[in-house]
Amino acid sequence: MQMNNVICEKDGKTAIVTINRPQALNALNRETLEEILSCFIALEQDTEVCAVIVTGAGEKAFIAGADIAYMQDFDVLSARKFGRLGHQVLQAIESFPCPVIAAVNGFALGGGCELALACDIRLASENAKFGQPEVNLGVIPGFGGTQRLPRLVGTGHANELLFTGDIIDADEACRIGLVNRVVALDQLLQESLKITAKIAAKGPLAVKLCKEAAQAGMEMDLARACQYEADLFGVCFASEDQKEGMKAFLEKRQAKFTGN
Ligand code: DAK
Repeated sequence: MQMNNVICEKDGKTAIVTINRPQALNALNRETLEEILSCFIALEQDTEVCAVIVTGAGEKAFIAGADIAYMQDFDVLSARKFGRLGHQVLQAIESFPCPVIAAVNGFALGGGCELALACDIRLASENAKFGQPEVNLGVIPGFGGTQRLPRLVGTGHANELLFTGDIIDADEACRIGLVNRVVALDQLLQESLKITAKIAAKGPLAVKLCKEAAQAGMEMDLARACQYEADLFGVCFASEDQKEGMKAFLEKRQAKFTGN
């Protein structure tokens, strides 16, 4: 597929998805959202991929939000359609079978912050900035920010960001648990790749089931979630990787996982 605003490439078993509209600080218009969605649909068919990194082109922005110029003349129906497309994209990222890491290399505002929230792990460069400034524009976050932000950082920190539209720096984002850690901008991709290399060395099915259990369990009460975990734990025993992983441990050697 010919893409104008997204670059999708591979580094070993890691796919790197780069939002590439630096002239608009990688803001999300309809075409960009559709391209991200196509990317994730295609990557899901690629059995070699063990993890995905999402980042922004250039040194200034991860994603500066939904494209304000594109949205300004929306009527009710086009706003709803755009909102639904955004949710579809973030859902595709959140439910992607393998871990997805946001390598936040600058502004992650509005829809950009929301896209990072849909990822499994967030690393930030020292110049990264986060916020949900929609209230400055007279709207509310439209891609799940009012829902995923409180779930991640707690209601107090989330409410402050949502109600004030304040923009916070990477250290503050790390302090409130919005990002896992902060690294130098020129190290961001390498640090993200170090994480994906660790993930790629593990049993692929086990990693996928961990993501599924952790994510689905968040929507259940603890007792049901633990039952669900037990079911998925059982599923592991249908795999060759479980046999190889445990055999390798007992033979004091490195496991050779095949993903089967
Ligand atoms: N949309 C479109 N263009 C943007 C943009 C954005 N979000 N952010 C930046 N740009 C463009 C600027 O217009 C400028 O374009 P030119 O003038 O050069 O043509 C270029 O990128 C460079 O930006 P600046 O010149 O402004 O750069 P500065 O360093 O001075 O400032 C900034 C950087 C990030 C602080 C500033 O650009 C800024 O405040 N940008 C807007 C940030 C923002 O408010 N983001 C949230 C957007 S609202 C919904 C679905 C979703 C949403 C809402 C509803 N529905 C359910 C339908 C989501 C909403 C949002 O994400």
